[in-house]
Amino acid sequence: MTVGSLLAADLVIAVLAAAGWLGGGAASAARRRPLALGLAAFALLATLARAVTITALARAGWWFAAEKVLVAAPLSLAAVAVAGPRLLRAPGDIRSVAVPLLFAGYAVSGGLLVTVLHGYPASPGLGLLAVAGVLAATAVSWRALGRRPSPTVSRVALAAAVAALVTGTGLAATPDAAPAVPHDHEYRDARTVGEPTRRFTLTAGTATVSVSGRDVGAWAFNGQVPGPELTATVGDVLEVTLRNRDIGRGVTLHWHGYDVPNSQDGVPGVTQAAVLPGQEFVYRFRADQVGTYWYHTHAVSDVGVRMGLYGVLVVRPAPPTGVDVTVPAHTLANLPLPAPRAEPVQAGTPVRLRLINTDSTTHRYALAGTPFQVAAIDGSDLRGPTPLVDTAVLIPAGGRYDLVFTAPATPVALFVDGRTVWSTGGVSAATGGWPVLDPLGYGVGSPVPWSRYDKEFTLVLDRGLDLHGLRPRYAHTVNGAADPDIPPQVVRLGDVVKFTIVNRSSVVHPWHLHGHHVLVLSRNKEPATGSPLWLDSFDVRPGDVWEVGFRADNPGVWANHCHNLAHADAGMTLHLMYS
Ligand SMILES: [Cu+2]
Repeated sequence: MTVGSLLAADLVIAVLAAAGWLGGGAASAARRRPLALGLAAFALLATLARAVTITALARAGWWFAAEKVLVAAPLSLAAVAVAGPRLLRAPGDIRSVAVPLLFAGYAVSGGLLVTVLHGYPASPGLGLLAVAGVLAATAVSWRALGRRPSPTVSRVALAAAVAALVTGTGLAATPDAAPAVPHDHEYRDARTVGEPTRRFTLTAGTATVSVSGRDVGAWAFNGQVPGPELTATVGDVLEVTLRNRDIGRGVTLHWHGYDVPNSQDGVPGVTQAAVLPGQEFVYRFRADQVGTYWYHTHAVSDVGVRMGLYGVLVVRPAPPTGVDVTVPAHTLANLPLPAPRAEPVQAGTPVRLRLINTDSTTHRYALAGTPFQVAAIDGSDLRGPTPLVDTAVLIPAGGRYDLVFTAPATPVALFVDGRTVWSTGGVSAATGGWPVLDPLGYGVGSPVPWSRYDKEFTLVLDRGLDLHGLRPRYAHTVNGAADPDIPPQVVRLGDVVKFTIVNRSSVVHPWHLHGHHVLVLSRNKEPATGSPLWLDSFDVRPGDVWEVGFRADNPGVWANHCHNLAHADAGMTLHLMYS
């Protein structure tokens, strides 16, 4: 069983246990004896079963189980201790066990709420708050059933609530909250990059574009989605003028995967101000990295990118020989882009397909009709890639894979999620059942260049209640906090840094650090054995633990966030900062 399914199973069992106890309590209050006993017996079994799931989760990693061990397990034990013996005595008046059964229901629910509303890290304040809630609900039920609650219960509930308030629960703002990230609204050309050799102008504006024969409203660069393809040869100096015609919420250009100087990174409120209608901003950087990249707005990025403010950036070592095609996959107004493209290619021609996932969720790609190699991932060439046949690749949000092959005499087709997007002729292939490539074991390995780390950070990804802002929200959190309250990760120039990224939630989080490529060290305790993987976007699935390392060699303040941009906007953004 994967840790992701264990997390899901534990949640389901906890919900069933809580429902069983509460239902049993209600049934006994209504003097429905068989129903009450049946539900309570079921709840007892479910509560005991959590011992198995919680233990397994704790063994997988403390991050997955902390609040379950410290809060849910003691509350569950109390539930069993209070309700269990009373049930076994098989009371003559079933109504006499209503309060103990309801107490058990509140206790199990309390543990469940701590997991669902806060998760990791567990805090004493939250535990106390849960205890106070459980006892208060019990006292209220006691009274509702026409009895006088024990004064001890009310006193302990009050004491726990006061202690929780004094300790702090982490749900609301505290005076020692994270230091603010310095905002730098001033354009500064940190490095002299020389005279531009490639100049582009991108004008952002609302537009109507045609997708699969339908007119849809979009936000577009130069009236097209995707925006113009920017190409350069390594060593070129790019100068890109961004103009905003009428995007009211502002635009910027972020060079996804391109490790530009910080001032060119295009993050509004961090490296520049958003470019408002009528304004412009000039980006200038040297094309030092070869490979497949993309650009997109980082202002209200979830909406902006989804609406079409993105395009391709390709830097080649030399003018291309053979066929060199970019395939950015995107969903615009629920319609898939690009339109299918058929291109006859002469047998023997080298072909490079540059696959780019510009959506917020993973896409599955399958190349049928030819053996191929994955030559590069996220712009970095792989070491010793071997030929693959009938194998699919999963590309995370923001990620890129370059597939290469020599055109055979027979047709070849590329599928994205089962839909043909590029082909040299008709191919009918059922690619849905193909195995998926695991890049961590692909190609030829080489030793990790560092043996020790100057800084180590752990990011535990989850969901939680965020009461810090004006409006409460169910945020996507990192270490129990949501943007802008996640403490920045502070490093010094030259530090070797290790991130451990843990996903406790039930959804995939495609992780993306700006300004740096990270080397994958391990996933779920298994070291990466294939070609060194220098990534800027990687899917951390539910229950996954990734370890990645990098050298802090690009000073500035860098966004470090989930590239499911809806998650990023809902709190899952923090910053890497050089001291
Ligand atoms: Cu996410």
